[in-house]
Amino acid sequence: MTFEPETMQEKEKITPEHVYLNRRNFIRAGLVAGSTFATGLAYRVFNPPPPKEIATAEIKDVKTTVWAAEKPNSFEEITSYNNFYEFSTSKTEVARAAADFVTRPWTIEVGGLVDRPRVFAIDELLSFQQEERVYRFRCVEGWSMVIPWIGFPVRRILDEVVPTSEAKYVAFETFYDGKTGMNPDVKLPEGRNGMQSSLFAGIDFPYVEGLRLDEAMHDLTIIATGLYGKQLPNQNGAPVRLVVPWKYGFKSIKSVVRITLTDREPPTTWNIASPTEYGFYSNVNPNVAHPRWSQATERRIGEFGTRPTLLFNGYEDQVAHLYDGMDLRKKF
Ligand SMILES: Nc1nc2c(c(=O)[nH]1)N[C@H]1C(S)=C(S)[C@@H](COP(=O)(O)O)O[C@H]1N2
Ligand SMILES: [Mo]
Repeated sequence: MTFEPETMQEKEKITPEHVYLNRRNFIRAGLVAGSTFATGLAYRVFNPPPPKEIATAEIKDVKTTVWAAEKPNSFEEITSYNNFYEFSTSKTEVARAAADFVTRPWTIEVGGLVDRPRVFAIDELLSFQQEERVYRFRCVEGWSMVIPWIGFPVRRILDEVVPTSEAKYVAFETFYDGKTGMNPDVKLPEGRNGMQSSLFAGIDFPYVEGLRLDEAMHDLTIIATGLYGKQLPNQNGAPVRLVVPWKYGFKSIKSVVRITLTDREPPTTWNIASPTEYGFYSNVNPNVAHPRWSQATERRIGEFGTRPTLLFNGYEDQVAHLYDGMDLRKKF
């Protein structure tokens, strides 16, 4: 299994049928289809109110920072078109395949080159001051969205464990268990047993990713705990995932259980799978083509046609200094 460019993928338009795949919206979808009063409801389902309104309804004292001028994608779009190979390699199947993924209890173990290694329980991470960050999100395949994440800077965790002076990189690892989901006591129903094998997905599990320490410490780099003011749906990487908005989407590793500070560049899943196509840095860059397709434009989910891809996904002013003096074609 490899990534395919958008143009080669079967065009999967986000239509009302896709709401069907999201079990929680099944009844609402039925109402929309069946009701003569549907117009207003359909409008709200597919064009939810601005993120701030929703966020304040469910998460108190959340500060919103909008890092994208464009309209956010709808909750349905964000939660029904996903890449999460542990569950399915079909973007429209992930939500259904991940529906029974058990994400409690959950811990993140943080160690390696740190003074104070420790384990964070999910409740502690959720008790950190949460913020809303509206970011562009660009997949290497050529599609993009605008997503109102909820979360906190990764720096918040790193400050707590205190990296040593040798620490130069941060490695992240996704939970993986092809049989049981998180809790070994929970027996999942046949055919709904969560994660699939590496052999089936075509990439190694557990999924691993990495950043340079200064990239991880950057304020735009967050651990997301939710989106649209609600805790993360399984298909988006529940209960906690990385979001690095200036890098291709595959760097934003989902369902993180381990963070390790290291002195050398850590292995990363897509680089292992295809080193000539996916580098360690993977900064969004319209001027560096993928060996099999151009990265100059992208298709925003929900729009027709394409828009130009922006250098560093539009976050050049914030992050370009991290790569001063670096050849972005060699360090792709
Ligand atoms: N563990 C894990 N993390 C992952 C992936 C994956 O398959 N497994 N896919 C990546 C890719 S290619 C993308 S584009 C984003 C998709 O995130 P989304 O489904 O929330 O939009 O997750 C990234 N993180
Ligand atoms: Mo992606």
